[in-house]
Formats: sequence, C-alpha cells, structure tokens
Amino acid sequence: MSYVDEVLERVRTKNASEPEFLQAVDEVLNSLRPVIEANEEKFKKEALLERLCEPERQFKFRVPWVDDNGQVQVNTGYRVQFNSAIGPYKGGLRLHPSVNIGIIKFLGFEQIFKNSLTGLPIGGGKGGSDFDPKGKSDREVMAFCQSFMTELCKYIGADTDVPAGDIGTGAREIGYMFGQYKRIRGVYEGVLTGKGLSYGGSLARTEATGYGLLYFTDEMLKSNGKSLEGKICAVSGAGNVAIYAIQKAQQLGAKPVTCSDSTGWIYDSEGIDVDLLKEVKEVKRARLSEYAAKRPSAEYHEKKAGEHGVWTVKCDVALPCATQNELDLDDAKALVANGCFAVAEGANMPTTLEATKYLQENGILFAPGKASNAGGVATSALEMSQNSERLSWTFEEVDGKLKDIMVNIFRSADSAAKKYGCDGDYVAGANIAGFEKVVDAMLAQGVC
Ligand code: NDP
Ligand code: 2IT
Repeated sequence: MSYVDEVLERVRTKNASEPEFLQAVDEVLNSLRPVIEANEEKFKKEALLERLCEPERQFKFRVPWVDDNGQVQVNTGYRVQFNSAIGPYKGGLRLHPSVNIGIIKFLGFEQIFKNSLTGLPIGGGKGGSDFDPKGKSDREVMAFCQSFMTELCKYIGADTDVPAGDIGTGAREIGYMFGQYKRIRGVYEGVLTGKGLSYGGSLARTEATGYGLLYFTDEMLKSNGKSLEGKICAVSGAGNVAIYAIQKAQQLGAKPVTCSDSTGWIYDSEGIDVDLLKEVKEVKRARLSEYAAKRPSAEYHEKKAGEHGVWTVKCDVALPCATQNELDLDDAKALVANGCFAVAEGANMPTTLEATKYLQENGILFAPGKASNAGGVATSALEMSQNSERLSWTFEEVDGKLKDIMVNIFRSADSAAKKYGCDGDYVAGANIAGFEKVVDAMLAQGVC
C-alpha cells in the first residue's frame, strides 16, 4: 500500500466521526500524490503526513452566559491550533449551531495550506462555538463573547495565535472579544484581526475575501482567454464574503443575479442591488424576503429540502459563498447543463468531492477555496503588519497588495499544476504549492 493510502486509512479510523475533516484530508492527500510519491521514503520516515493531519493542540471549553430572561445558557467553545511551521496560528472563529470539533478541524486543516499560499508568515488554526448569534440581542451576544474570550484569552496572543471572523463572527463580535481580551490580559495588541478602524483594524479587511475571490477569478479567466465582462454570475450566501464578491463582480463588468441565506434565495433579473442587500443583511440583520419586498425585479424563493436553489439559474460563473457542501453533484450537473464555464469558491469547501470531480471532468475552470478565498486571511496578515508597526495604510495600498497576492496565488497554483503534469487542475496546484512551503519548514525544524 502506498504511504498516502496508509495515512488516509489511519486518519479515517482515528477520526471516523468527523466527516468534514475526512473530506478535507481526502482531497488534499489525494491531490498531493505526485509530490509524495517522489519523496515517499523520506516523508514516511519523518511521519510527515501523520504530523500534518494531527493538530499541534486543541482546546474545548465551556462557555456559560446569561440570556435576557436571566436564564443561564451553556455553549461549547473550540480552538484548534493545527500547524505553526511557518508562523503563528491564524484563522477565524465560527459561531453557528452546526459547529463541532470535526468542522473546526476541517477548517483548521484547510487554513494551513491557504495561509501558506498567501506567501505571508502565518500558520493554520480555527475556532468557534455552537452559539447561534441569530435572533440574540446585542447584550446577549456581548455576554457570550465575553465569556468565550475569558477562556480563549489563555491560549492566544499577537505572536502565538491570532483569531478573526468567519460565519456568524463579524465586526460586532470581534469588538466585544477584543475588549474582553484587553481587560483580562492588560495588553493592547493585535490579537484579533477584522477589528474596527478606530481600534487597529485595517481598511479593506471587510471587503477582502469577496474582492480577493474576484481578483483570483479574473486572473483565472484571463489566463484561459476569457473575461468577466458581461458575464452572468450565480452567487450563494448573503454574508461578508457574498456581499463583497457581488460588489467586485459588478465593478469588473459582470452581472450577479442571485444570493441566498439560510431561509431562502433571490433571483434578481436586473442584477443584485448591493446597497439594498447591505441594508437588509449588515444593518437590519434581516431575512432576504425583505430584499425582495423592496425590489420589484427580484423573486424570493423559500428554501426547500431537495431543491437546488441558486444553482438552477442559468449563469456563466458560479460563486458559492455560504458554507461547506452547499454545491453537490446534482447542482454541478445543472450548472454544466446551463452552460456555466467557471466555478470559484468563496466559502470553505462548498463543493462536494463528487461535484468537484464532475465539474473538472466537464472542462469547467474550478478555483478551490483555499486559493480563491485566501484574500481575507491575507489581509488579516496585512492588518497584523500594520499593528506591529503601529501605522495604518490607505485603502488603495491594502487593496493593491491584496490584488497582487491573489494574482500570485493563481500563478503559484497554475505553475505547480503544470510542474506536476496536471495543467489546469487548480485544486492539485493549490494544494501542492501550499504544501511545499509548509513541508520545507517542518523538515527544517526537526521532529516537533
Ligand atoms: P457570514 O456569517 O457573514 O455569512 C454567511 C452566509 O451564508 C449567510 O448569508 C448565511 O445565511 C449563509 N449560510 C451560513 N450557513 C448556512 C447554511 N448552513 N445553509 C445556508 N446558508 C447558510 O459568513 P462569511 O460570509 O464570513 O462566510 C461565508 C463562507 O466563507 C464560510 O464558508 C467561511 O468559512 C468562508 N470564508 C470567510 C472568510 C471571511 O473573511 N469572512 C474568509 C474565507 C472564507 P444567514 O444570513 O441566514 O445567516
Ligand atoms: O476562512 C478564512 O480564511 C477566514 N475565515 C479568515 C481568517 C482570518 O484569519 O482572517
């Protein structure tokens, strides 16, 4: 049995109850085969893949807080410090009822390669809780965030582990967490990114993941003789990533016509009105039905089990920006049948393994999230640099660096794919390019 198969089997047995983590490992290790086979003996002796698939450290803790009725509530908090070979652990905090250790591990594992691809010195980590911010008052969210940080602050720091936002964690939550960290630890440092502009945040961090996704997509299309100009885009999600992906797609001449949330989706034949979407989602924290109520050109569809939502709309480019496994094989078939020619992931692992395979086999340009959504964490690393030098850069400066980083990520993935004989397979290219730097650092640092 090959070394990759041996490790895959061991990882499956050891983590049998963590399907999302197994899915992420499966994709990465399988696509690394050409590199690993070329170094099989050395990597095996070093137990390199076993070390890569085992988090350096993970924390699980109780998060008690009091709701507006005086009732004590209890959630579970997590932080997985996966790999620090190339820098301090870096990765977001997800607040969603579906959060469990397997989901945090899949996200932390992906983050190792993504962060490496940015070319910046950041290791991989992820955290979060099964707390649901939806429908909670600001006071309840603050109570949760303060309790969460009261425990988390023991394990993080500006030079050790720097969390940020993810699903359910935006500027409000980061603010409450930063305040509590400062209060307990007594240090004013860049321990979190995605901070408000008045207390150390970076311009363009809010826009970075969505903008970066479109910079990557634009480069991928150009490199294949295509362009975004005049193209219809189907977008899922209506949160931080989706909103700024829609905005940048419009700036680059495309026409995004859909978005979705956990209760339904919108088809807007005139193209999504970003200002209205921001008003509904960022200001009112309301449902997308409110968007449709104010926009005559928009149709609202309630989410129904077994239906395929935004992926049934005829489009040229699909941008999944909501959550994992939201684009399955049937969706991929619908996209191909409708003439879609590119899929670029804004979310983490939104496309199932079967759907990815189908899309690639049918000649669709496919941008994997760990490359195409890396603009968020890259700009977080730029926020860390600004905090360290106690300076703030202009929007144009940060946005310019973000664009360069995304173009470089595309080029690294493209050339790694070519080097290993899988031209155009950006999944393999991104995994290989991300892996090479981490492995080099791990080998140099000995058995640790
Ligand atoms: P937000 O919480 O801002 O938005 C998430 C959006 O997706 C919301 O519209 C939400 O609906 C919808 N959604 C979430 N879960 C589900 C679900 N189970 N079913 C249907 N819809 C769902 O999160 P982000 O935009 O920050 O994150 C989106 C994705 O992008 C995630 O995969 C995240 O890991 C990834 N990502 C985020 C980065 C960042 O910088 N924020 C960076 C890189 C990747 P509703 O409005 O109803 O809650
Ligand atoms: O998945 C991700 O890359 C993020 N949620 C952003 C992480 C970060 O540290 O900015």
